[in-house]
Amino acid sequence: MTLRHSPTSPYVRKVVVAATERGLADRLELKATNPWDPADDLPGDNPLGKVPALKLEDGTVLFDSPVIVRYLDTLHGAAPLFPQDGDRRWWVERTHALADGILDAAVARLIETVRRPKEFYWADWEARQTDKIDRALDLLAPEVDRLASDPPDIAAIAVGCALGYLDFRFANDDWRAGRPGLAQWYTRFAERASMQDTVPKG
Ligand SMILES: N[C@@H](CCC(=O)N[C@@H](CS)C(=O)NCC(=O)O)C(=O)O
Repeated sequence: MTLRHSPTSPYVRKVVVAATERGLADRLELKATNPWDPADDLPGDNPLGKVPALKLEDGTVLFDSPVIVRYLDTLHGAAPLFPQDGDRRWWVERTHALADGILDAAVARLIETVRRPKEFYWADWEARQTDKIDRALDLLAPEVDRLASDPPDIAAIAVGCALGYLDFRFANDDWRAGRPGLAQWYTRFAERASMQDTVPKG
């Protein structure tokens, strides 16, 4: 399987961490892709022009990251990334969506502040994205004990990648302030080999 990969994409990181945590990393061939380069052939695989995209042996291409991690969950016999039982199932689904939503807001904020021409900067839009991130972290912080899963499920992996992205792109914002439990959980989670091997660079 070939994974359209960018070392700075937190959605790609989530896929690679999930694959690593379930012993599937060796089955992923990483294809370096810059989704922002108009010359990149990524749209041939994903018309939306986004990473990650996963090309299977038969040529089928899967995207986006929630679909890819669900596919990965069919390939191993260990504990599921997506637990299927009871309340846990829906909490994990919701928390995965929450973490991806933090990423969506963080990426939108980055585009507003870094990619958009300065004369078009829209402060209210940036503030709107920042508020989403703050509210999502406030929802998550008192629930931190539910992130404990071994091996980590997709909720823990997605939250870990989202917090890692906030550190990577918005190091001056102190998301840890007032959320000591979440900060402590992340410190331990970030020590996992799957996270250490995928620290974003660039
Ligand atoms: N919902 C998608 C989001 C993927 C995404 O936004 N990827 C970014 C890189 S971090 C991208 O490729 N952006 C290029 C673009 O939006 O044109 C997923 O979960 O895979």
